[in-house]
Amino acid sequence: MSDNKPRLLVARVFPPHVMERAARDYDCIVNSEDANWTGADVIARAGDVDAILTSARTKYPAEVIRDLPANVRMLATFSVGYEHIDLDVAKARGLVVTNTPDVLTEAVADITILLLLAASRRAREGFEMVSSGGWPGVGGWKPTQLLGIGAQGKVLGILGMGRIGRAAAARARAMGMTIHYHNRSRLTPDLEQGAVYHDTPQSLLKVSQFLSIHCESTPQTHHLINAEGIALMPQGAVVVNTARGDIVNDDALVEALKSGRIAAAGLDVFNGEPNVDPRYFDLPNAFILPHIGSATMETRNAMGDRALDNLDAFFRGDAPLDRLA
Ligand code: 8YV
Repeated sequence: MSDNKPRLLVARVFPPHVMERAARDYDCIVNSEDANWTGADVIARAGDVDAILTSARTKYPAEVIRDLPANVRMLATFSVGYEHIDLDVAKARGLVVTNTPDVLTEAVADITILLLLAASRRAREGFEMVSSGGWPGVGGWKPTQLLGIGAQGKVLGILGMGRIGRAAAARARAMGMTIHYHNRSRLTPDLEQGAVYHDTPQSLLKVSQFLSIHCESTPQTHHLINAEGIALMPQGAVVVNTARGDIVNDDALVEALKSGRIAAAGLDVFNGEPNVDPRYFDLPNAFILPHIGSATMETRNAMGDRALDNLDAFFRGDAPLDRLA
């Protein structure tokens, strides 16, 4: 270890490739227990570091950023989402912040389709029927068993047509779905690829036989999918969320899943995760996963590389590619 390596607080245990690269190029203090550090835990360990490599599990609201020791000059988050960091306060303090866009687009789009199909084709009920040993008890195969909803020819509404929304749209088009979308601004025709633009989320909800959520978590999108929003959707629609849990109001979605107003939901993200609203556990039409949208070895390595590329650029004196603050 050379004395002139920058000092880096590695706030999670990242995949081996990422840890090895970090250890090669930085003088690392590692959260080797992979504990869920709070902001206070990070502050307590940051007295002697130049930068922090964090995940989205640790929150950096104004008070945490203000209390970070002055020696911390950069915060690189191993995530595309950055709602856990108060960027305005970071800017005011002169703390450089970066994220990891692009590299997880395809992995999250894949999980979107997995959830869309699992929800609409009743994968949870099917899995439970077979794995419980109960299939013979219901008479085995039947013409009317576990009939789901076909995706072909249906409208998929995409809420948030950024990189991931567009990658999900490309997959859904290949399945014969028609794409509609709402985004803060309309895309150019080459990015739209024939998708129908709606200038309000409400207008999109009205036509969405399937809805896939890909927008950021902001005060404007908080609980956007609530009782009023669901009431606008076609009867028996399917809802997929791979973005952030707080965009959905759980009371409204649970009620709609119970009544059949929403036929099924595929959810990878939750309000208050990892503490998931337990009402989803008993709903056979809720297909739920533990936030694994970007969880492939290739993608997590690429996220680590992207975060370390940003750190390297900063310490070389260059502009980091993914600078947010
Ligand atoms: C990550 C994510 O797994 O990148 C994001 O914003 O939501 C996930 O893909 C997680 O946030 C890692 O910090």
